[in-house]
Amino acid sequence: MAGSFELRGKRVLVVGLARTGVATSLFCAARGAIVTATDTRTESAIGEALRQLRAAGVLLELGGHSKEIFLKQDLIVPSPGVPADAPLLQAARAQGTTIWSEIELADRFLKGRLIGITGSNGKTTTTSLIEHILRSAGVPTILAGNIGTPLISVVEQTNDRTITVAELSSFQLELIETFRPYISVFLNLTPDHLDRHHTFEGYGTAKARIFEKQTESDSAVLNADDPASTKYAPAKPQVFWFSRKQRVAQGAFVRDSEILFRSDGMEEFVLKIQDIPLAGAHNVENVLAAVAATRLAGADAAAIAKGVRSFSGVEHRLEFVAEIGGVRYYNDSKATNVDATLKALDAFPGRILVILGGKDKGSDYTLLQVPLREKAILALLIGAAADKIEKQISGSVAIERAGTIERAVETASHAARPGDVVLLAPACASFDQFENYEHRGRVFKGLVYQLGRQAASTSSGRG
Ligand code: UMA
Repeated sequence: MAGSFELRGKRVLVVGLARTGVATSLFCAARGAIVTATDTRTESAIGEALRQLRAAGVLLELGGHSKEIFLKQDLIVPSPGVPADAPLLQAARAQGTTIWSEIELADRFLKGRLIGITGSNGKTTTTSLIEHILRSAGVPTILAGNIGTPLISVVEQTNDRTITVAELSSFQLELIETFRPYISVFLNLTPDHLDRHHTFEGYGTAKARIFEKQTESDSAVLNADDPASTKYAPAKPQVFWFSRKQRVAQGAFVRDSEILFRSDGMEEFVLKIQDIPLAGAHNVENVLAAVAATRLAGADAAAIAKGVRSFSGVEHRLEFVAEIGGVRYYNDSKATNVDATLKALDAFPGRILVILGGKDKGSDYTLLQVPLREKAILALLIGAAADKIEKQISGSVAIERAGTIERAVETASHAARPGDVVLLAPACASFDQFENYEHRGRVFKGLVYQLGRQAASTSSGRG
């Protein structure tokens, strides 16, 4: 972890007042900083948190941001949702103001050690799995980061023995300076967030900053099967690989349906592929990454196998919701990009009715054509990206312009036959119709549960 930082007496501006901004403002105010917090949203939209902020002495600028406030700070901490190249941040940067993401500030105060996990897909599952394995092996752990709990909000819970397991996004990593995990994991790299990073290169470079301050005593775990991310393999930390397809020099790999870990020329059996309780080849990759990271963190093979076998998965990631009339419903609301949707489609043998759409992130949906043709029987389009998706997947599968998730679930329930799968895997962000992907997933599950209740009452009525 990085060196500390004296907040007392510093003028700190926190930009954005959702989870990250509120936690950061309170953290800085508690340590004697002169904190101003600003948000484009108005007082009524932000609500309850403002009382707490005012009580802590945080100065507020709501309903917009003004340049004069940005230009008189020692430190600015933008929330992940605020573009790093926003003009007001550029102006402050030009006059030499320090601009850090919240993870950079948090890392200066965290005690113990930090495992950081990034990548385009599988971050949340792998982060949760690493934390679960270590915790079940008796290690004091904390789960935080992009997974929904700002890193800065767990600082007080850490001590010298804690291993903090943090999911890290490109938005958080692009504004670090000394941030340093002792084990870093870079799962894979596929196009995402191009609206923010502009180019695939810019996106990859932001993620690869996870390795930047690691030293020879640290470890980096990378995916040997994913050339887009292996090109960022770092020079300083010891590199460990994971692979589904080949034996690796150091790290975790699959041979004859078994997962092995190899280090210093010694190979050890960890667990059988059939013992992984999660569906899909991509989850084998997530498990391999978790095996490597937890082995490096000191867990033994038996403890890792036990942890993997007892892992129940993560909400909104290929989450089984219900089976109604022989039709299985899955919630993969976290599939917010095309690659995640490809992986979700890949996890089922066929006859999928897939709900696609939401807020476009500059994605190329033509990549969905082949799997849709091979695996899907109906694509139900919702949200703002529907026009673009329809144009780009046209001809590959029957399309229904559902508009809303309510219509999509209803239409799918009428169109599906026993044995079919109804899958929410939208390939888009959720912000056009929902607060976030969790909200979208919960709405979907609520609609499915409602269908289940209707089906139950119809059948009991008949009986
Ligand atoms: N805002 C401004 N000015 C701007 C832009 C935004 O004031 O110019 C304000 C908005 O009005 C809003 C706030 O900033 O009030 C939003 O901040 P935020 O989007 O950063 O929201 P948080 O609740 O702090 O959530 C962030 C992460 N959000 C994003 O990266 C977009 C959460 O990741 C993360 O869980 C949380 O911090 C805790 O670390 C979500 C996400 O979608 C899950 N992440 C992306 C992904 O996984 O693909 C990267």
